[in-house]
Amino acid sequence: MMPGKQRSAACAALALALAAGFAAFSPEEFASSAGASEPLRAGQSFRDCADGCPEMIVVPAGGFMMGPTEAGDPPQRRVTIGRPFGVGKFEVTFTEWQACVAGKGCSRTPDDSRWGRANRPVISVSWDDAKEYVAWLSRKTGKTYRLLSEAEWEYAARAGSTTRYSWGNEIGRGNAHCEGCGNPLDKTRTAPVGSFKPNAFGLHDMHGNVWEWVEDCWERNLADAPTDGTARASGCSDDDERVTRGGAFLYDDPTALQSTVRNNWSKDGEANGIGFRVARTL
Ligand SMILES: [Ca+2]
Repeated sequence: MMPGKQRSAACAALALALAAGFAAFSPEEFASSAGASEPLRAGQSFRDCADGCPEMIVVPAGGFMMGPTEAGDPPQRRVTIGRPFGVGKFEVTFTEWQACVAGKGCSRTPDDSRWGRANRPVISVSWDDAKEYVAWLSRKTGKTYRLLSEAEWEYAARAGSTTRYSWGNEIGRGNAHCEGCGNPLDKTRTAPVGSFKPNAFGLHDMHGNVWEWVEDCWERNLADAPTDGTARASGCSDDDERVTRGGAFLYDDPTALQSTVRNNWSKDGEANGIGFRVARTL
């Protein structure tokens, strides 16, 4: 689905990140805990089924400083992710969602706001809906699919960067999909996934297009959040509020798309600016 040119760019960028010695990026092979016969390498793409499973990218283990670089509240804190994990190369699409509906794993066909379905990101799905999807995908494949933790999401969005966006501190032009992002696409709606180049890990649309649900419950203060990459799934002041990340198409102010920006939404709520992507435990 990704043209060879973009794939090469992603590989080159990942190689640069590795050469820069960021954190503990390790190109060493590792075997899937599920017993895959072929070891997976960081940056490798895989798909666990041919009929509707999302394309996944192996993201390497490593550490990073989570939170805004500028002095602020909460202050940055170090997070270490001990194992590689799979991350959806794209936001989950309507086509992929429909496979879940057809497979009787997802109970709802969400509204598309008349923007089109196919390879646009599925929208108007609640956190509860997203959890139905990952449960179905896990049953279908026999693998552990889940939402990303908030820390994993930021790690994946940064892809080795320490800047506000994975490509630098300015939004620039044509890097992402949002009203203030300087691209020629229709900003009144979502864009087909993968319309912009991937980050250094090979992931598309981490910034913009749609907000992405993550596993964690919402807590304004991150001081007590896990530092091992796991999610804070309960024990928040309000467990019914969940975190979304990455901003969305509708923002005139692109600062909403920064790697560190957090938002919260009721877990049974939905909006046409919110979708999600999946993670897979390796
Ligand atoms: Ca996104």
